[in-house]
Amino acid sequence: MTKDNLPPEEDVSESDGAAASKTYSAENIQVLKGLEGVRHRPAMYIGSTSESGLHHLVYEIVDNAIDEVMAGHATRVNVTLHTDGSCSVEDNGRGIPVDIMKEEGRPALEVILTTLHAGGKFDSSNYKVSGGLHGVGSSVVCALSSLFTAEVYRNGQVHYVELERGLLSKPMEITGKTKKNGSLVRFWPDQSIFETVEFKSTVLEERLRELSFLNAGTEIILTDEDEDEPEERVKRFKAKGGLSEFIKYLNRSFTAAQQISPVIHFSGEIDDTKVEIALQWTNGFKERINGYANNIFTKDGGTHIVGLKKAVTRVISTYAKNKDLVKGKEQLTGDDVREGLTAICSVWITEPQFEGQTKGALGNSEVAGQVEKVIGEELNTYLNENPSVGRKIVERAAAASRAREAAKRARDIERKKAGLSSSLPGKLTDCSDRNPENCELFIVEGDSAAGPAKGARNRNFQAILPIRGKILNVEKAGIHKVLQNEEVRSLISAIGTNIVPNFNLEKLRYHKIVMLTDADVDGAHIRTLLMTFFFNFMPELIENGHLYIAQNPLFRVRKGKGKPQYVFTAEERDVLVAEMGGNVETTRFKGLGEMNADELWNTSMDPEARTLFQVNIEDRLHAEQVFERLMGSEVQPRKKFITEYAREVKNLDI
Ligand code: 0R9
Repeated sequence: MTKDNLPPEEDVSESDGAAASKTYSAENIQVLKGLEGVRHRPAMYIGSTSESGLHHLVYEIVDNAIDEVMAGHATRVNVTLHTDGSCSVEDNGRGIPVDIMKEEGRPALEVILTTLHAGGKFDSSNYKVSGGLHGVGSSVVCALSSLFTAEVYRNGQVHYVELERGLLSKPMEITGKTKKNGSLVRFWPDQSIFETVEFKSTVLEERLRELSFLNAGTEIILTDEDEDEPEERVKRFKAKGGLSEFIKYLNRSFTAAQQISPVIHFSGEIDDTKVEIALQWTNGFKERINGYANNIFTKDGGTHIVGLKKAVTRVISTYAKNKDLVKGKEQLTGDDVREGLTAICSVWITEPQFEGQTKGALGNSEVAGQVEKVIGEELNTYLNENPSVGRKIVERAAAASRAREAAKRARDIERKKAGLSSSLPGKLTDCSDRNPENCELFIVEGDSAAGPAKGARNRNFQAILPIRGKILNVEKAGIHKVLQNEEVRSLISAIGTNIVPNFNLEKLRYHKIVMLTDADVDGAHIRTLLMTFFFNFMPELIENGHLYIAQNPLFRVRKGKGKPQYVFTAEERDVLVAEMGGNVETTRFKGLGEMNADELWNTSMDPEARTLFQVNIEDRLHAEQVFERLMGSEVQPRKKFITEYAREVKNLDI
């Protein structure tokens, strides 16, 4: 390699000092080759050069600091986002070794920062993170930073080193004395590599919180110097209880009454594999089981999750049988036992293998049996020592089993009834256009609203379906009851798609399903019930952007015989009245039924004038929690939801 074929920013031959004189040594050519690879194909090392890749840099350095905590030599990790766009990570461990390495003739610190995969060679940790994008080491962060500095506090001295784009620009020197021990790394991501170099504390926060749960007792402090709000500026994560606290955090929206069991937490070690598990049952309907291997989230599960599911199913159903808690032929399936279960399984393995397209699943086959064994023994002991908890878990699973059976029966009946979707409900006022892409279905509250809506609509493409009273609370009722409900049946027939598991989007009769309810709390409640129905039984409708909320006005404001204006809140009304001055008449609509057809068309139905919100649930997990919580019996959180929920819909066409 000659000077000429190096990328310009990596040409350090003109600079002074040791780095320059070493540029052409065999050793440094090796370094350059390695780091050039990183700069040419950064995505191979950090996944991407987008925001996610940028934050990956921080995680790489934080992982090193956490290794030192887990080795028992550090207690704290500080992550700081500086106003100059750099990020620093500091730990209070032993300090990265600085002594001269015999083979290389250079301080270990320099070798670690300039050698690709040096980590593997030096790594004192038994639990590697090879494979995938993890554990690529500090040298990768160095290579992708326009400037990288490291300060090591060790042996009473401060050692300082500086690198630019992976190349040493200031060899290690002693810059002062110190009483403390630790390492401080600061880096400025290279603008020529990343699409964005703006770190976001909200993004980092998620991962740092997760790391604090996964590594019990580790204190992680995140400071965002750009943040003016004192409470937002510094965030401290520390979880003495580890995974127990993780489960509590995930289940934080469930009230005490909605928690079926306490958090059950245990760990074990088989061969060289460490297994830690925490579980809790709630009255929610979903199972949420997350796995980690060596601190890495396994989004596609893998062998540890297989072991967990098998063990939980076996232990609970055997316990139920042995204690005579299930009647006659009642059989608890895995789905019954795991309904409402939130679980985290974190394993530590010497040589983890990540599999699948995106390397998101743990592949080590031996781990399934190891996890199964730990849970098998520990959960069984727990249940025998806590029989009241055991009974509640079994009762919950038995209820799930009965609901599943009833749902199956109901579905069979529905199928026999020769297609729910073929016969349209009598109360539907359909439109004439037969192309679903053009068509809109307005769901309105009862016959009083249906009248004006029918008068207002454009009959070519707008259909009206009145729903009487409050439709059934489907979250509470269970599918068999839901399908017996007249209102729900006409809703399903009108939409045409049937429901899960027989949902068929191709049969959708209207591409816009619009909930047009009154602008009061009752209206919001009905909308919430409808949303719950769609979320549970037609989730694809939401995922494909077919569900909308129409905003209809609460007040009419008119000066004398002038043109009326419509507003949506009391605040807006007050502002308008103040602007208009005297002789202003305001009317509050008690419901859509009080509006005349013209008003309804002009404010809520005319595509040119109306405001529609597209229901767009981005975080399904979060939304599920909210729904489950709200569909419980407590009124207060439901009211809170109605306001919060507004934030989860995206303004579409105004
Ligand atoms: C600010 C982020 N922290 C680090 O990157 C960091 C790495 C590191 C470390 C050791 C201690 N603290 C650290 N912080 C360390 C020290 C010793 C042995 N193993 C690890 C020791 O004093 O004997 N190291 C991580 C890798 C290495 N050190 C090395 F061994 F490769 F040098």
